[in-house]
Amino acid sequence: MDPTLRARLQRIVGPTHVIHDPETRASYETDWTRRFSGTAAFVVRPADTSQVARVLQCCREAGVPLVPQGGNTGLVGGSVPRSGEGVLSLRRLDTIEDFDPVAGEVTVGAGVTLERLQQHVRPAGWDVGVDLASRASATIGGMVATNAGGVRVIRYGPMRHQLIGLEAVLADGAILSRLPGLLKDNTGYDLPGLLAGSEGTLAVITRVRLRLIPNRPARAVALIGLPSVAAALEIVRAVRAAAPTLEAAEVFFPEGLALVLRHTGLRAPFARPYPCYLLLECAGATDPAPALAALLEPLVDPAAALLATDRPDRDRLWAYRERHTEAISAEGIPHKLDVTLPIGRLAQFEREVRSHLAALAPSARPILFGHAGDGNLHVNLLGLPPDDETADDAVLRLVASLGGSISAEHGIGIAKKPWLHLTRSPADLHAMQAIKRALDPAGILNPGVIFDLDHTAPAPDHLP
Ligand code: 2HG
Ligand code: ZN
Repeated sequence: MDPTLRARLQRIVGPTHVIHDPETRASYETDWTRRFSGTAAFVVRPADTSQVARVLQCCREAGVPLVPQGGNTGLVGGSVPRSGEGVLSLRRLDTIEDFDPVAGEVTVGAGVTLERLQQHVRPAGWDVGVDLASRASATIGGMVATNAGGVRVIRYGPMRHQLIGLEAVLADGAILSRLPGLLKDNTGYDLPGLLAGSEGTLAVITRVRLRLIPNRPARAVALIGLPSVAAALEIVRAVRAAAPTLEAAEVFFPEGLALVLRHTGLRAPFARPYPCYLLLECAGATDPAPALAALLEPLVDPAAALLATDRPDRDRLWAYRERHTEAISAEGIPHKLDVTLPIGRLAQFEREVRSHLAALAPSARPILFGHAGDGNLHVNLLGLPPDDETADDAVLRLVASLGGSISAEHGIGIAKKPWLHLTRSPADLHAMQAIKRALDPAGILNPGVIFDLDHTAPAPDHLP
C-alpha cells in the first residue's frame, strides 16, 4: 500500500482502522458464497459520515477505487475486491438514533445489523418490514444498497419500499442528505430510491431513515407437502385472496430438504417425502391460526400438513427452509442464480429448468428453493467448476424467454454482468451508464459492478 495514502487514511480514521495485514483482511475479502474473493489493497473503517467523506476524497486523489462493504453477506461478488481496490467497511457506523415510536420511523447508521434493529424496535411495538436469514450479519446500509428482499416481500415490499430518506457520500466527497425524510416530498428526482439497489456504484450510504411496520407477534406457520409447484401456487392464491395476514409463501423441494436434514440433523417433517413443500406464515394482532387452518382444511391432506403457533415450533418449521443456504454451502461452492418469473410461469420454469439442465449441463446438481409468493426462485447449482458458465447461461436465457428477471433480490454484482442485457434494454443500459458517469466520473466506487465502463472513453451521445 502506498505509504502516503496510508498515512493520510490513518490520520482520518485512526491507525488501528486502516488494516493491511493479510490475516485481518481475510474476512473482508471473501463473500458468503466463498466463490468470490480478491485481494484488497487495504481495509479502511471510518467511524462516521465526515470520515467517510474524507476517506473518499483521499482515495479519489490517489486514484484508488473503493468497494463499500456492510456485513459482507452478498451473494454476487459485489461486496469484495476484484483487483486491488480498498475495502471501505461501514460497520462502525452502528448508531441507532431518532427512533420515533409515534410515527413508526427510525434513523440508523449504515452499519447497524438487521437483527439489532429488530431487537431495538420490537419491544416498542414496531418491526422492520424486511426480514431475511442473514439478519445477524446483514447491515441496514448494505440492505438498502442492494435493495434486499427476503421472506416478507409479498406483504411489505423490498428494502426500497421501507426507505423514507438517507444520507450518502458521493464520489467527490460531497454529502447528500435527505434526512430525516418526509412522507410527502415531491421535489424532483427520488435520490434515495435511485441509490437503493445501486450496489455501491453511485454513492456510499451512511445513514438511513426507515418506515417501520407494526410488530405482529401473533403468528402461525403452516408446512404443507404437495404434488407440484402448480398445486402450491393454487394454495398461495386461495390463502392470499382470503387472508390479508399472509406474510410469507416459500417453497422447497425434496433434494434441498434432504441436504438440510443431513446437515442439521433435523427429523423429516412428514412420514413420506413430497415433490414440493410450501411454507406459509400469517401474522396479525390476534392469533391467525384458526383462520389459516380453516382455509387450508378443504385444500390439503391432513397427513401432509403441519401447523405451528408457538415460537419454537414455528422456528422448527422455518429451519427446513431457512437452513438451505448453509446446507448447500456445506456440500460445495454453488453457482447461485436468483431469478424471478411472472407467477403464472413459475411452475413451467421449475419443470423446464430441470430438463434444460439435464440436457445441457448434466453434471449440475440443481437445488431449488425460494419465495413462491413473489415468483422468486433461488436456483443453486452444485457440482460445477467455478468458471464454467454453461449452466448459468442456460438457466438465465430460459428465465428471459419466459419474461422473468435474471436477478430478483441479490443484485447483479459481478456474477450476473454478462446476462444483464437479457432483461434490460439498450435504452435502460444507456440511462444507467449515463447516471454512473455523471455521479462517479473517475470510476472509484465499486468499479466493475453491474456493468463495465471505460471511464477514459467519452460518453456516447446517442443510443446505439
Ligand atoms: C434466501 O432466500 C436467500 O434464503 C439466500 O436469498 C438464497 O442461498 C441462496 O441462494
Ligand atoms: Zn431469498
